Amino acid sequence: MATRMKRKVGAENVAIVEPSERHFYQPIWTLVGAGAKQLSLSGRPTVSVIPSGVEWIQDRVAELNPDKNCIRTDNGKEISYRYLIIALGIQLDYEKIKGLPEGFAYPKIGSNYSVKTVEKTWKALQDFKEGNAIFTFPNTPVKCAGAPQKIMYLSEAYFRKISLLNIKNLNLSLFSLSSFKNLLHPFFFLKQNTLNIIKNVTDGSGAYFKNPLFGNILKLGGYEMLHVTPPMSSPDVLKTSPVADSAGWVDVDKETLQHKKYPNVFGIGDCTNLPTSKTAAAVAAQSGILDRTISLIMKNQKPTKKYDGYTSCPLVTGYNSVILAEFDYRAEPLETFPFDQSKERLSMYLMKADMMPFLYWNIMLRGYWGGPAFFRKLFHLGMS
Ligand code: UQ1
Repeated sequence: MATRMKRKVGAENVAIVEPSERHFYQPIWTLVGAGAKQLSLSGRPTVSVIPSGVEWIQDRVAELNPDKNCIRTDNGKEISYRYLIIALGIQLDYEKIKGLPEGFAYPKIGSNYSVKTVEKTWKALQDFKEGNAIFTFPNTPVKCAGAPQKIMYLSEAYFRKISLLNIKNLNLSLFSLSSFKNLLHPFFFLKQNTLNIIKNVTDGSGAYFKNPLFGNILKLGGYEMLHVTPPMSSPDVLKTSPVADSAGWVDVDKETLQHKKYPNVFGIGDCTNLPTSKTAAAVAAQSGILDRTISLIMKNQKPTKKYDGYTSCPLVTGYNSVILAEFDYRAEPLETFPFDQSKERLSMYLMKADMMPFLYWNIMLRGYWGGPAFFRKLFHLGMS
């Protein structure tokens, strides 16, 4: 968005507040956890992705004060603005699980959601001999809701590759704390014979698993591999801020991404209450819409372009197969390509594993990728 804003108002009028030293392309971590990609390829120095001429304020947002058009940072700096785009992402709450994050010192546990633990997933996969392999899913909103399934399918594919699937003592379980129904989307598919769904297991205390380290899982006979999808929530700085709705998410219009109460404030991505799945693909589509919205607001006109809720999940089902699920606010399929995307395909795996990282670093970060709507229309000859 910064690079898109630079084109409108000039680099000297744009600033990014971002504390991190490194910027990560997280969608590839699914493949890093399964040993199919290197972690080192997923990150670059933040300084290298800041558009030239744009000021980088390397600090954390500590307070939003939309009534005074300013924000305050951790270092006590006050920054005023004419327009504010909030893109704070989603917070990982590993510590809400009893036994974590200390439990990550234990070799059998990994999590593809953090740069610190994603390589542990691959280690656990390689060390696995027999027993239960458990994949958790929290009862909170999450980013990339497909990821907990993807690593389960990849684990199954890995075990098959090294001929572990023939052993008697193998049990792959998606250990869901939310109702199973919430996991289903139009493309959800399960390899029923090897996978097992355990649902609605809670310890009743408000913590996600029993002490020590997942007592409930131990009831199943323990685990030899555990992939954790942590509970997630809106970033703490938003939870109590005037821009948030009652659940803590930035309260934006679902079609224009303009804040419902503060017309010079906008939201994009995981930190918003847009009622769609939180994915990088959704952010891409939102960036094109938000660009148009802000252009018109700057000219004192009404926003016209409407976000349809486009989101997408390249559901990795093995080391050379992906089902490309794409849908909108109504959870209706919104497919880009003119072939049956509900089939597992090598071409879609290559799109996910090789084309998307290139597109992200070279096209999206330069402000030229607003999602696949143009290609969808082209492939469908203007029909949808
Ligand atoms: C996409 O735009 C995107 O954001 C950059 C992703 O994130 C990694 C995706 O996974 C996908 C599938 C899209 C949509 C793009 C096409 C070509 C369907």
